Amino acid sequence: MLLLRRFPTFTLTLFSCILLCESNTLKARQTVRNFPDGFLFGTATASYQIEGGWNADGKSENIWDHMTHNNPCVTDDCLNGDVADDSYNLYKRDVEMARELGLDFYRFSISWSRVLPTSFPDKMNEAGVQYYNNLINELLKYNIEPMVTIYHWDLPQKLQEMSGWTNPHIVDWFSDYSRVLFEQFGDRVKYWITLNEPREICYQGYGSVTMAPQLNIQGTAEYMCAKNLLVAHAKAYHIYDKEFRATQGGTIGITISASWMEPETEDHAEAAEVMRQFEWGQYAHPIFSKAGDFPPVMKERIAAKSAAQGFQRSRLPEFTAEEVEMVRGSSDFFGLNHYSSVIVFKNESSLTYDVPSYYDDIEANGYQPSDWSGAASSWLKDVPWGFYKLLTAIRENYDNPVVFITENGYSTYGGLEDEDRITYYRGYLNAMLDAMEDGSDVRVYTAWSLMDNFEWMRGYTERFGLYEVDYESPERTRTPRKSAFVYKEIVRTRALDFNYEPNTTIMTIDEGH
Ligand code: GBH
Repeated sequence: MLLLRRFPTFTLTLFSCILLCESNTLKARQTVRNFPDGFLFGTATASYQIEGGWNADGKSENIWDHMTHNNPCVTDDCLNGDVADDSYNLYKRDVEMARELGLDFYRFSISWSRVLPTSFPDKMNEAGVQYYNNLINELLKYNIEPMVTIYHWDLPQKLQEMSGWTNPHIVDWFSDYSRVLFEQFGDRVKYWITLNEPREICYQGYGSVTMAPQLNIQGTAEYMCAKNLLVAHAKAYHIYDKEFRATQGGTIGITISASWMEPETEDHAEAAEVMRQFEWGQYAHPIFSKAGDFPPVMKERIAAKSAAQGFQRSRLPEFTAEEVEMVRGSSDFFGLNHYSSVIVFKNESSLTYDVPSYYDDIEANGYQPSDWSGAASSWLKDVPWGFYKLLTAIRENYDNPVVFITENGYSTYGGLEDEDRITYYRGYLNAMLDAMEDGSDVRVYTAWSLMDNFEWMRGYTERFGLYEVDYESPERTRTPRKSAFVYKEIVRTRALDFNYEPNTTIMTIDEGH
């Protein structure tokens, strides 16, 4: 039994009828599982993905406005976030949906260029501040806690023209902006997330072309970004900690995206671990490990390769000793966005990579077997056991930090009958409960997303919403999917019931919300 517990859920299910069919101690077979007291449920969105109002009331241009306006078919459907879900006007409906679901909190992000159109604190845009005040007050009116992401990818364009996250001055730019938010909203906001997904910001935006600003400067820009971003995060954290925490009493941390990397065979175990250290250890190790700093394997690898490639110094910038100290421990919780897993194999052949590049530094590749069932998004397969393994690794690597699941979810091409999404949510929540029974300190779960929205390079082709959004209607009508009813029941009962069949005819608001 002890040994079996270490196996992922799917293995358990396979073995269960051979070994333990009658046993009701087997976690994976329980049909109703309870969440612990105090566990919090929410949903998430992000400013550029839902707000629209791209130039409303004094907002200035950000990198997603800029990229999509200058290169309209950069997205799959040639659409952009100019209007999106029009939440800039329809936020009351968004809060109503949060009430329908009975959420404890709602995670949303703030648009930097809406609040500070010059990028700097010299001019505050009153209308922008008013928008977020309205949203926050509307949530609090119904006892829904706002959870605010300070930065979810929509950098002011002017800062990008000054090199964005590769310019070390962004440490000041970002922490000045963060201070403005603490001052304006911190009396009511008790949950802060500094940055959403450093890996997507740095690797996809600077090392690749899959996110704005599409710099595609491989093997260098993504590492400069990573260093500056971590220091910027830490500076904002310490400003909150020293100047605001005592009076405002909130909690603040960072959100890191992590897939689970499973080795193809035992021979590839080391390659999988190297890839984990690059893909999310890069951001987690400096903050959550005892030693701090970038993972040793990254430092060694990149330094050795850089020397061999003729660089004067490592392509991975160094932290000063003070910076290591400043970054270490600078998060009250481990914010985790998790969606899926990959199988990893070692690949040392430099012929298959650009040199230098991030994946040449890693010397491994990942893939998803064709028999893994999946979502509309090509990269999103339904692999609940990977979530269990990831949570276990985080518990073991970083001394069991408090974990907030700040995103988890599933995409379709639309439609209200979303059985696959329901299966995904149940499987992942079940795997999360397995890890919690083993000791993982998960306190918060956030479904991505409250509603369909602008899915970055995929435009509106992939849908993550518990609510469907009708983009043909000027009202951007939002309609609950079957998964919304299932999630509502999980939140209401504080339990996961695999057999629950919702009555999807009418969505109501329960007492207290
Ligand atoms: C999150 O990112 C974002 O925070 C959110 O804004 C977004 O809407 C949501 O997920 C759904 O995508 O190299 O093609 O295999 C998720 C991060 C994005 C990480 C896809 C893995 C694989 C891209 N993930 N990525 S690919």
